[in-house]
Amino acid sequence: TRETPWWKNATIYQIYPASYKDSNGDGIGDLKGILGQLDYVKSLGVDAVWICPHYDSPQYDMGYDVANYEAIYAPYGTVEDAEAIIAACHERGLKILFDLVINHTSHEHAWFKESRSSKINPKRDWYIWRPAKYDADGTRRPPNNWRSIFGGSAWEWDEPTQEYYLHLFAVQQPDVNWENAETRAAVYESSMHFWLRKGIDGFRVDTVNMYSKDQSYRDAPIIDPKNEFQLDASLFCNGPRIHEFLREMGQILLKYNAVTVGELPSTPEIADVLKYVSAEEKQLSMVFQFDIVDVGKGKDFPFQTTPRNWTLSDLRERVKRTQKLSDGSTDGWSTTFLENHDQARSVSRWGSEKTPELWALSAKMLAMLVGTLSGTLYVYQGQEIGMVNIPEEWPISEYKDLDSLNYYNYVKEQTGNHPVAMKAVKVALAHLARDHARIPMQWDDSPNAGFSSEGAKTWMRVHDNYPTLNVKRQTNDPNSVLSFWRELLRTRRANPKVFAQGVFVDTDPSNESVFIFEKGSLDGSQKLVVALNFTGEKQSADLGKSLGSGSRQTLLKNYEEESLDALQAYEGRVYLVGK
Ligand code: TEU
Ligand code: CA
Repeated sequence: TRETPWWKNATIYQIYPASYKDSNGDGIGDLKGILGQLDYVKSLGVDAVWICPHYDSPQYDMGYDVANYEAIYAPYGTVEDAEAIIAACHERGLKILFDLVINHTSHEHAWFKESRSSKINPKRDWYIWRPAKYDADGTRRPPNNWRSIFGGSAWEWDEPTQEYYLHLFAVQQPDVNWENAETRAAVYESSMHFWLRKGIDGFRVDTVNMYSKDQSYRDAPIIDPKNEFQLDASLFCNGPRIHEFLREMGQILLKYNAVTVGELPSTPEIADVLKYVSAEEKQLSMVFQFDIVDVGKGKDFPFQTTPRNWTLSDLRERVKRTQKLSDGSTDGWSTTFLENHDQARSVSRWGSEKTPELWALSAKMLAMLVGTLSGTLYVYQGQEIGMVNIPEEWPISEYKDLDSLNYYNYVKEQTGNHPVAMKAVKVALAHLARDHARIPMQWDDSPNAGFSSEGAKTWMRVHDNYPTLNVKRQTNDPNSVLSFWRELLRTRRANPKVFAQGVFVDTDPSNESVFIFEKGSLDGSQKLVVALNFTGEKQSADLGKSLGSGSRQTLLKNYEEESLDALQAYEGRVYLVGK
């Protein structure tokens, strides 16, 4: 039998550079800031960090629009600072992953500037250019009806050369033409080899299933008749050559023994996920499946989303489905996570902010959910202290994400700024916008939450609750959310056979209030019994059945008292049961 690779039992901590720690008072987080917090990161008990894009970028999409893979965005620092972080992580026994954003580049990347400069430029074919279509009356139309993920047509007309280019995301994020082998080689060299040679341990791979497009570029079916453009992810996700491309990338990764976690949206079938993460295939180490974090979102995120628009059965189904990838039934592997920089805060979505008590209880209960599931565990900055969404009262001017603002402006245009519609958009954004994850990290109760210096104008507003919700305060409190996370990570590390690994069994499938499940070790010697109350009221529950009469130990809990036939509001318990 092969040895378990380090990353399977690992916990990986995600850092968003703009909002972690500002070292020079300009209101923007930076690499020196991160460097200064690595002892804190280590103290959490994590094994690795993943740093979101810190490359040179005009920042239309917070660095997911890279202008130069081999340079650092100046406000974040320099290549030397990045090298210092790599070294400092390794000194502390932490691995380090960078973000790899190569489905598209920035429109300011030198490659794109060349590509758009003329139809005969040698790099013309490095991006996806198509001629216009014309109606009988001569009206110019894009090559097809695809809608971009950030709204509007997925095609942008380029006046100088009279063609459209494809952008699945923002206009400023032109898609790279992966069909061109020369382009792929240049991408690998600049974005991967450059940093792997500097010693990073791997990549989080952005939108990993979108590189290969069906070359027919046929129209998407009309699912939203009110909209001129249609979003059908199946037309650009998991395309015909994707696994060929990833095998090619996989060869590079093997050479450096690098780990990868790929972002895998719109891939509901387990068999399709497995093609990416099967060890045999040597493509990716693991993936982010979005089933769980998408619960309660409208099909057309963030359209038609209201708070609490989800049921426990729905959440449970999604947990069950995704656990299949890491339960030993295949040679694949996946991840467990509830938050990242694209998601609203988990406590605000599935827990409670009604009282400080319910807030802490539900943050710990959710930690017990994500922290007991199989797969590599990812924790997003601030999740370990239970940070919550932007307050509902904050005006739209506090939102900075282009996805949020595009959506807001779209509804404004469509409805002529109708107050009812605008209120609904605001509610949806206050619930699910990506902005919630991007406000500054709350370190202490000093002005600007210790994120930046006093008097600095931070790039996003600091949450009003920082005087009471911050790292410093929780560090000194053995009952805090932060202390709970540390204990959870210690416990997970000590019991890999039933935490990071093991077989998930849903033992109470129709319960709409309490989520009870088991995690059995593959050798059958042990199991976890996990019971989580997702409501703010006491609920009856039959734990005796799962616990049996053998030996048992309570590993984690968020209340002192333990009743076997009831759970208090947002109560959670994790038992280890010997068989
Ligand atoms: O996200 C890709 C993605 O498919 C989505 O999660 C997307 O962010 C969401 O649906 C938009 O509402 C990745 C990055 O994580 C994200 O921050 C970038 O904006 C995006 O790629 C483009 O690079
Ligand atoms: Ca700074």
